[in-house]
Amino acid sequence: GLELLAAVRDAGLPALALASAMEPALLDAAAAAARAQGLPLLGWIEKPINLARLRELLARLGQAWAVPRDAAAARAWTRAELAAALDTGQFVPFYQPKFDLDTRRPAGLEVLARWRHPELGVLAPDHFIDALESHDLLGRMTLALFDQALAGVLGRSRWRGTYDLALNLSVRSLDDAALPEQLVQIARGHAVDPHCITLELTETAVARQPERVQAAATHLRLHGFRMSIDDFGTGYASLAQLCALPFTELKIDRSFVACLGTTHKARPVLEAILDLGSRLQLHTVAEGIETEDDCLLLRALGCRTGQGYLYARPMDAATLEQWQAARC
Ligand code: G
Ligand code: G
Ligand code: MN
Repeated sequence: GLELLAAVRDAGLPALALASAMEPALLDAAAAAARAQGLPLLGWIEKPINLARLRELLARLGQAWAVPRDAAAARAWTRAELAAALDTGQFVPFYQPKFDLDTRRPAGLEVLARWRHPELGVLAPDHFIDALESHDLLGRMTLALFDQALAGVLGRSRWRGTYDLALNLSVRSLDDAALPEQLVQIARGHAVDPHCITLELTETAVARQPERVQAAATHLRLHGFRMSIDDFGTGYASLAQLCALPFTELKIDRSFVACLGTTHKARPVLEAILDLGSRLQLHTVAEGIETEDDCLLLRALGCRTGQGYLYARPMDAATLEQWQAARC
């Protein structure tokens, strides 16, 4: 089996589909294993081959699939390089809208960090977040982004009050006991009510250090900020943690949405998460929506808010401005 996989991979085929008479759950597992081997697998199809299903698979040919991140591409930045980039304002906010699945109107903006590197161009967070964190500079970058986002986007009167703004926070930056207060001060400086601001913490980190999150998250909630568990479903936060931590939102990891059309168990898992969210009175947001089908299905399953390339990609402030103007 593995030799065959290697041969297929080396042949550089653009895409593959698996055809078999095995049971669906087993085919899902086989497909996941093949993808983990780096194969560009469109999905599987049962035998005898069903024409509608084949069309569905072929339609997916044009879609981009998740390419594993190239860890080697991340350069080992020195503290001096990172500090200089901070001093010269090279870290800038990009914005990705969230939208109401019903009305398709914007429901918020997530701030995503980008490094406008003078030689390398615009770098994504996987190139610099870990480095900033290990040099204890992530808190500074977070505050700089927050300040720019409030000044640049919410500062314009026509955005004010219409948008919820979401900011990603690393759990480790909560070690700095001053950070919550600094966030409060920045919001106050821009006369923005913290109720309009959601802070996203990734589930993996929340699950690992619940006590660290508890104090800071409570402090932030008391000041009015809303709190979201990002990438929910991948980090194994226990149900006990969900009860104990003052979160207001579950942001469902995009891997569940990505396999909605292809994996049998994705739908019941999504239904269970949405049900849990509604019972805990947590707002639920589905991320990574790339197709109209997924959008309609999520809405039918009771999800209200979404985010993904189907609606809008992360954009810089100028592009966001044009995007908004084109929609009115
Ligand atoms: O931006 P991209 O679209 O590539 O985001 C990749 C990851 O980086 C996401 O998981 C997001 O949570 C994280 N990320 C983006 N911006 C920030 C940030 O300002 N701070 C932290 N801690 N993580 C961020
Ligand atoms: O972990 P966090 O939710 O903060 O991650 C946001 C990341 O997801 C960013 O890297 C962003 O570019 C990416 N992203 C946003 N929408 C989509 C989408 O529809 N598909 C995929 N594959 N990635 C998306
Ligand atoms: Mn996020």
